[in-house]
Amino acid sequence: MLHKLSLPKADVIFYPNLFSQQESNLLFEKLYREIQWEQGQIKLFGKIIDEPRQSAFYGDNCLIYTYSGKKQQAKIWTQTLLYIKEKIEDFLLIGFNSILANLYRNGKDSMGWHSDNEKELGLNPIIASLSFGATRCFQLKHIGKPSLTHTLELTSGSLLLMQGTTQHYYKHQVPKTNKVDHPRINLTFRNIL
Ligand SMILES: O=C(O)CCC(=O)C(=O)O
Repeated sequence: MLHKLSLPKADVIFYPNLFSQQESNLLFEKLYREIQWEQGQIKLFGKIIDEPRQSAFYGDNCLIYTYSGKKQQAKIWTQTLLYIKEKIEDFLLIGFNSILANLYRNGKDSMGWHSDNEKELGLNPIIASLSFGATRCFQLKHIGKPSLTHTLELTSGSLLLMQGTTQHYYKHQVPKTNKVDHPRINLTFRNIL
C-alpha cells in the first residue's frame, strides 16, 4: 500500500509498512546498538548548544557531507545498514551512496524546519526516509505559502520518499511533543554527488 500526498509542486510518497512490526523492532535494537551516535552542536543566538537529537553519517568510501554547518566524513557501513540499504534499493530501484541517521531519544528531541537542499545533493534530490521505533509527526510546509501544510505520522517500519522539486518548494520538520517518551531512529538515504 502507498499514499501519494497531493501537495502542489511536491512529489512525496508514503509507504506505511515497508518492514513488518517484528522486523522493525529487531532492526531498531540493532541500529540503536551499532550506530556510532554523535552529539552535534549548533550556535544559537551566539551560544553553542547541543542539537536536540543525536546523529551519524554513513556512506561509501571517502564521502564528505556538510550538514548542520559541519563537514562530516562518512563512517564505514555496518552490516545492518547494508542490509536495509539493499532492501530499499531493490524496492525503489534507486541506488544510494549514504545515509544520515538520526536518533530522537524521546519527544523532547526534534528537527527544525529545513529543506534538504545542500549543493552536494544535486538539483532534485531523492530522499528515502525510514523510521523505526516511536511514531513521530512529520510536517511539510510550502515555502511561499506557509498556510499550505501537511502532517504525517511516521510509524515504525514506514518509508517516506521525497523527490522531484519537493525540496525547492517545501520545508519539513519533526516537532517536539510531550506525548512520546520512547526513542525513534530515522535513516535518510541520500546520494551525495
Ligand atoms: O526524522 C525525520 O523523519 C526527518 C529527518 C530529516 O529531516 C533530515 O534528516 O533531514
